[in-house]
Amino acid sequence: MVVTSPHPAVEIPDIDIWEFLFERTNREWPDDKIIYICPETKRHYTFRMVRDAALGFGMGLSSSWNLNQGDVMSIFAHNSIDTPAVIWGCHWAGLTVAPSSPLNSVREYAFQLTDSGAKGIVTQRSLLPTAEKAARLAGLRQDRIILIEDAPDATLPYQHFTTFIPTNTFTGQQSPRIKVEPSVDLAFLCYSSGTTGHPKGVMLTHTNIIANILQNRACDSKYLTWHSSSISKSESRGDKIVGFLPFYHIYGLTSLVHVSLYAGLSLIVMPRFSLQKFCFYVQDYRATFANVVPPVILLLAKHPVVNKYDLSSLKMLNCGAAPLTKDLASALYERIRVPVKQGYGLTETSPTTHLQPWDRWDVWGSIGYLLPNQIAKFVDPYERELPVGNTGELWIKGPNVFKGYFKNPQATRNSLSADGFFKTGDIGHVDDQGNFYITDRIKELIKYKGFQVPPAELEGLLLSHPKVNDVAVLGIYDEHVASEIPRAYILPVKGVERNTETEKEICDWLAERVSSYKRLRGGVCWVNEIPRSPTGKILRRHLKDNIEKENVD
Ligand code: 4UW
Repeated sequence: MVVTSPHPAVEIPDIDIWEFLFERTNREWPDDKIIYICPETKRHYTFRMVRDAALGFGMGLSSSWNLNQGDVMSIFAHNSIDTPAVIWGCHWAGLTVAPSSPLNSVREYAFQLTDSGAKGIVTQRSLLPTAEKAARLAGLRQDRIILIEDAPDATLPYQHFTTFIPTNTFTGQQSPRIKVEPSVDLAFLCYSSGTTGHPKGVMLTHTNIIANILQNRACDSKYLTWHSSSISKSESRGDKIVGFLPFYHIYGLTSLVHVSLYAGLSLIVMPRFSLQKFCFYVQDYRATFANVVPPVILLLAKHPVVNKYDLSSLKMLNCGAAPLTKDLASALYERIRVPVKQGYGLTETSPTTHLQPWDRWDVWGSIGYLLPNQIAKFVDPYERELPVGNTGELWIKGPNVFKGYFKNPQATRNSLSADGFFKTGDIGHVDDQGNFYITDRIKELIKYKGFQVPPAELEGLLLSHPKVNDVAVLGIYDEHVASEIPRAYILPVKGVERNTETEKEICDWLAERVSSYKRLRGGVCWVNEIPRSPTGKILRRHLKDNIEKENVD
């Protein structure tokens, strides 16, 4: 049976992201409301500064590069307060933005550049060694690299994004914005492995993102506001969020970058996570909210350094991207008296499909209610709809569901049903109060601290190692980090010693080729056989069950 959202439907306007964010008539806060703050350099962007920088960059880019509507611009950067202006400048110019992890290896990044057909790269100085090599591999000219942050540096052969901004942006004639069709044209191409195989470009339209901003706000707008909130413990005006989730991942891209500007919230932008800095910024800025992942809850619940800081300004945490256990959530509450509610979503759903309402955070283990304008159902392994309450695969339909995988009609067909439901690859159920639960995953994906680790990608690489005959990579839950960690089950080539030396050799070899979060933190287990179906597909469930059985025996 189909489950509907308990939230009233929201109206999703048929406009593009630029118009939605910058030309709205019902914006309540002033132009000089501070939105993005860099706590390290103390630089900030007000709403007006973001709009002006984006407009200037978009105009400059349009007039100096020969680009067409729909061309792809890659952003390869650690979180920066310059990124939002770059993103929306690209949108102004009618471009699609492909955000990429700064942790990518040259091989991984070159793949994304080639696959997306990117026409340019926006990056940071520290990432130039990777960006330059990947650009060369992808056949992208070096003069197509643009730098953000630092200051423009004439000794470098690259333009700085501010040098694109015409000096007469606001006094001279403004060229017309490149118009797009909101429900058809792509705002973002985000890479995700989906339910199986290698990373694929997830095509997200302007409407997808706008829908998800409004869906998120339907749950949060009463509690997170541009002025002081009714239940705020903070003295200062307006809610402040400490944001460390990567902007290249859809959770950070929508929930931090877009929602902050849309809702007039101030976002303290951390380039990367550090527990001590996170606690310090919460205390220093009297932050009221943060989006986190389960390993961060573990640190906040257990790490001694937390005692040194006053985190009492926090009203709530929102946790997702991987399962959060009840024990962990309650341990956190016992220690710092800050509630944590869960959210759930996927790159393919822009991303948030579920959030726990603020007054239902104590429904432990639930991912909350279905957000508005969506319907959901659970299906059995034969894709037959199940009665409400039964456990099965979660399918979702709504305006936030992606258009498909870029240049991959087969993967698109496999992930969307004929009547438009997206097959999440997650197992769960809904109770009679409308609380959803995710209890298992049938897709191949491993989540390390919320980062995607596609087993097929690691297996493909490992199979090219001369000592590996066959291999399967599985995610093993490690309670010390409150996360799955990738472990390789390897059938070695005949005659190869099954010892720690070979294990280290293989782990190090892989580590040189992949992002740091994809390393085999769970090590190697030697096996005599990798169970495969007659078509050659790894029987992961079978392997997992055998391992669990061995552990019990
Ligand atoms: N419990 C169990 C969860 C959960 C989960 C995700 O990398 P992707 O494609 O996307 C994400 C998005 C996370 C997210 C988005 C919006 C939001 O509000 C929020 O709340 C905190 C989280 O991670 O991976 C998607 C896969 O990640 C797993 C699940 O397997 C899903 O298919 N996942 N959230 N709360 N598992």
